[in-house]
This record gives sequence, C-alpha cells and structure tokens, in this order.
Amino acid sequence: MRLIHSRPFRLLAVLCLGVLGSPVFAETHPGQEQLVREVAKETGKNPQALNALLDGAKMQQGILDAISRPAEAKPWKDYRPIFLTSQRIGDGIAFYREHRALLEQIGKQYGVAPQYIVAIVGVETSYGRNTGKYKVLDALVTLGLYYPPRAKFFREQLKELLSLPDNHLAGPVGTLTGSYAGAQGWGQFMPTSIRDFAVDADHDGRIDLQNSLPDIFASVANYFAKHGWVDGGPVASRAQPDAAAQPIAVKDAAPQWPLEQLEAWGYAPLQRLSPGEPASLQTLEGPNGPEYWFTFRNFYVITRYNRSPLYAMAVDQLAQAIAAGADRAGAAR
Ligand SMILES: [Ca+2]
Repeated sequence: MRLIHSRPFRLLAVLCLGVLGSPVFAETHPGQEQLVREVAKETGKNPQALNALLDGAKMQQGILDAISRPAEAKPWKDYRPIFLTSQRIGDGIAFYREHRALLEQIGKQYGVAPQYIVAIVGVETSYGRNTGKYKVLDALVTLGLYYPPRAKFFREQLKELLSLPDNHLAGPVGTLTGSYAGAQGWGQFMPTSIRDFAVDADHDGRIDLQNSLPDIFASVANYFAKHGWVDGGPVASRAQPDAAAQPIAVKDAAPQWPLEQLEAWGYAPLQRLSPGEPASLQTLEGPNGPEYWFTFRNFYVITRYNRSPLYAMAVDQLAQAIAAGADRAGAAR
C-alpha cells in the first residue's frame, strides 16, 4: 500500500504526523526510512538521494505473482530437455569458439575450466540474450519490503544494491534491469554476490556484468573459485547399483563419503575414479527409470550458484557438450 504519492504530500504528511506523534517520517514504502538510515550510516551515502531513488521505485504486483507461483518440481527427464537443447549446445560451442582466448586466459587464472563459465551464462541467460526485463530496484523493493515470506533475504539484497559503489553496477541503480528476483547481468548475480565475488577484469574501473565479457567471465569463475572449485576435479559420474544396493538418504549435494564407501554400499562407478574421492549420491528420475550419479566437490560448488541438484547436473552436462563440440570444431579448422 502506498500512503503518500508525491513529495508535496510527503512533506505535508511529515508535518501532520509530526504533530500527531509517530511516525515522524512518511514513507513511500513500508520500512523505507529505517532502510535509508541504515544505508546512509554504513556507507555515508546521502539520505535524500537514497529516498529519492526509493520514492521512484514501484511495488510491482507481477513480481509478487512471479515469486508466489509454486515452482514446478520437474523430474530430471523433463528438466534436462529444457536446458540441453541442440540450440543451447550449438550456441555454446559457437560462443566458446568466438571467445576462446579470453575464456582460456580467465579459466587458467581462476582454475575453472572455461566450458563451465560458458555453461553458466548459457543456462542463466542464453549467453546474455535474456538478462531480464524487470527493474532491479522495483524487484528488490517489492520483495524486500512487500513480501514477508522472503523479506529477510530480499531486504538484505535491496540494502546491498543501495550500498554498492556506483562503479560496481552496469549503470545508475534506477536504470538496471534483471530477473524478477533482482538478479543482474549475464551470470544473474544478486547484489551480495556482486559485493563478494564480482571482478573488474578489464580494469576499466567499473564492474559491469551486463556489457563487459572479461568482467562477466571472471566474476563467474571467481564465484566458483571462492566456493572451493577444484581445478580438473570430477563433477558427476554415473553409478551402477547392484541388486543389493540400498537407497542412500542424502541431505544436500555436499560430499559426505569417500567413493569407496558408496561402492561398498553397492554402487559401482562406470569410469575410473580415485577411491578416496569425497562423494555423494544423487538419484534422478531419468527417461528410462532411475539414474544414479556420484557427485563430487565441484558439483556441490555449482549448487552454491543455484541450490537445485538438477541445475548443477544440467550445467555439468551442458559444459561437457560444449567442450566436446568446441574441440571438434577446433580440430576441423
Ligand atoms: Ca570492468
């Protein structure tokens, strides 16, 4: 609900409410004054400028509708075809070839194989084609101040958006666009991820995750590296259960056992792997029945980008398809 619609009314309301008692300040959005006070105190930014910015933001019902829509829990057999399309693989191969030198340089610097950087921007935004049409400020105001179920998380993101130095964003805060959840750029970074992981790799003094490929690639690679990516380490590998294999309860994708323990429980690797490799097990509903997968440290790192194990599996398989195709394309030249 917006009580006050314009600045003259705002001033009037401040005066009236001041006379009547609290609240002393009239707000365009609930909790705005407190938020502005915190950001101004912590960053030294001008409270009037922050208020002006927030006064211009709109609560969007469409954003509340989008986040409230129950997420379809698709099984792997229906999830995989959405991301592993021939178009997305083909575009990824072409993209890798076009930017190979830069990708390999950044991949080497951060210890992350380039095909995983390409796969992330492929899954997130179809290689930068769909970075989102919502105003980031509207999205985070709406979810941070008007959506109690996730207010804690999104208020923190809104606060960070307002706190980030101007040169950490692709443009003025009020002009930025992104997903309905306020994620920005080719890699769909939330403001706290920009703060913690984004990189100015082309050294132009600005972190631009919308227009600078060096910044985009290095930020994704740095995100992986900072979450513990093991250069050259395994991601996921098929497992074959024997007749006596028992179902294994897995809390999340964090590796919990050495591979040989899972083998002892009846799951055989289909490729040669180190018996001591820390692993977990995912059971997915494939097109021909259950699929069993050993997953490793790097798989878990991908789930730090998006919690879904299906997401991590799709990224891994897209990355492998892109790498194989880029090598073939490279050999054919
Ligand atoms: Ca830059």
